[in-house]
Amino acid sequence: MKVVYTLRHRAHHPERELEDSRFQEPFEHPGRAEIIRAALAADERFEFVAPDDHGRAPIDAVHDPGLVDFLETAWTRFQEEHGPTHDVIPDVFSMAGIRDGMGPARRPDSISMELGWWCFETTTPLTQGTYDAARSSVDVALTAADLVRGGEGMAYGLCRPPGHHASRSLYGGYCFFNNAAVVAEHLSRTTGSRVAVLDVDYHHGNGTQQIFYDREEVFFASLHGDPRRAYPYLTGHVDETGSGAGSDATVNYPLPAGCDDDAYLTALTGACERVVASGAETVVVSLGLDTFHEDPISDLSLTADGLERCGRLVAEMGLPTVVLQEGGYATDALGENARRWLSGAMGPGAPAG
Ligand code: Q9C
Ligand code: ZN
Repeated sequence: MKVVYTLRHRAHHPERELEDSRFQEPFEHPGRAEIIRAALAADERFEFVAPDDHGRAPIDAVHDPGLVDFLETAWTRFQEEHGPTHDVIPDVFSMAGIRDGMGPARRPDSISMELGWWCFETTTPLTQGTYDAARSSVDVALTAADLVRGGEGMAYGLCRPPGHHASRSLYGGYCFFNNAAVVAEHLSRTTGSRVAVLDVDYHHGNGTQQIFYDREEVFFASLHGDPRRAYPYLTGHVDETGSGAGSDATVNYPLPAGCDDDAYLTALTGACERVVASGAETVVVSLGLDTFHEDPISDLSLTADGLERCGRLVAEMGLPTVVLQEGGYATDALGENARRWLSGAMGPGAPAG
């Protein structure tokens, strides 16, 4: 299987994450992608490909161009006014209630307020190279999509930073640009075919769901920790099924804590049936490996064998599939878990690694 990777992801490297009222060592760090790269490089069935530059237009097709402009310069602008700092984190957020009954806020000019205008939470610092890394992550995703369009049955984009929490006009949840949504939109526009995004990250893919919620061309299915207990809390309930032209083009499978391989595979079988029934001609998988039982920020109980079975089940849909890396924070096991999921997808015919 072809793996798209670039070391440009390393330019995004926060010092710490303000999470659960603590400054933590970042869970989302450059070592994650390097561990996956090393595990796949040690298995001769994987072939590494560098990403091509796809420019900014595919990003502007799903995100507010104002968000893209902001991310390009925000870190530098913050340094000029408040620096020097390694990381840049908002300390004021734009909440509708502050202007209750007074009409919407006007867009701010101050960098301090702009941060909280475009970002929805505190665990996603900007660093000097964040924009370059986020752009490279999109290029990785689009290059994987090109490979699948070119005839590969499946390709894997080793995206970092991840993307699925970024909505049309907000970044957060370790995500800046929504790699899966950019790919789905790009495939939908350039081929006119139906696309499905299957999101198996532990956390609900709120950004992807938001971007396609009222659209029928891109079907969205997500399995995730129930938002009644799990981040991002505000989206991912079963009654969220799309709106307008996108009615019934969204499906959510909130899962209980401790959900094991068999229970997860049952839900995934249902999700895959919905993807096939949607008429999708291409599938984009948001592959979070934070469903693993040892993940430090999640509470599902999948084993490495279970992850391999998941990859197999997804491949058995028989559709061209672009697999994009999202979360997964059990760093020691992360490389092997990625290798196992992709091995399952390659099927029993593939020689053992
Ligand atoms: N109190 C991905 O897996 N922090 N993002 C949650 C809960 C953010 C996860 C804090 C978790 C983001 C791509
Ligand atoms: Zn996640």
